Amino acid sequence: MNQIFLEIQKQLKKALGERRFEHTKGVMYTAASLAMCHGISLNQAQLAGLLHDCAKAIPDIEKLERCKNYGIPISDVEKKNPSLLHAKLGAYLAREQYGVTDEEVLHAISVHTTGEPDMNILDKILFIADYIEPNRDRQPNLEEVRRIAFEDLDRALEKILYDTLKYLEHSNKKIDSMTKKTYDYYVAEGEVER
Ligand code: DGI
Ligand code: FE
Ligand code: FE
Repeated sequence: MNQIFLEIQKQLKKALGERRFEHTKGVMYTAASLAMCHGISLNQAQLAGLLHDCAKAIPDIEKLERCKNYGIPISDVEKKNPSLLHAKLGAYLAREQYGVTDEEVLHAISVHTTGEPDMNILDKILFIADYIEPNRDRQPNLEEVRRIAFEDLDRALEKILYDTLKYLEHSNKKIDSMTKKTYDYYVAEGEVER
């Protein structure tokens, strides 16, 4: 592993704590495996996986404050659920604090929680790796989604978004309009293909 990755890992271990750091490594290697399977850059996938949750441990109040200071727009749903901001704030910190200049990696980090319609392969791989990495055990249908992820990224996305929306509805959490838009997009996409 190269020096830059090792240095970032050292910093993240401190910033995130043991559990979240283990998740981070799980996402990094799962994203790398998916990149091998679907033919994109291993390096980009690993870097996106490594840094995707770099803002996760910042307290919610501070997330809001920092987004204001850095000029990151905050929607109403994000104001009420500041945890959602760890994606956009994470992309900002990946650039400013961890020195990432690859715009594709930064974009994948910024959309990793809600997704967005018409994602590129790196975006999809990060989104999916985050959900299926080996330390995850609470999500429904994990075995099936894990298998499908190595066959058809769009079908895996559709399933993950469906289960995420169900979970949010059941737990009475506010749904970000982007999560719903992303789901609708991949359902429609799937219907065209079928
Ligand atoms: O940061 P992680 O926990 O590794 O994973 P993540 O960035 O995908 O965040 C997962 C959480 O985000 C999960 O509890 C569901 C939640 N989430 C995803 N879309 C929405 C959402 N929460 C709300 N309130 N609204 C959404 O649209
Ligand atoms: Fe996250
Ligand atoms: Fe994550």
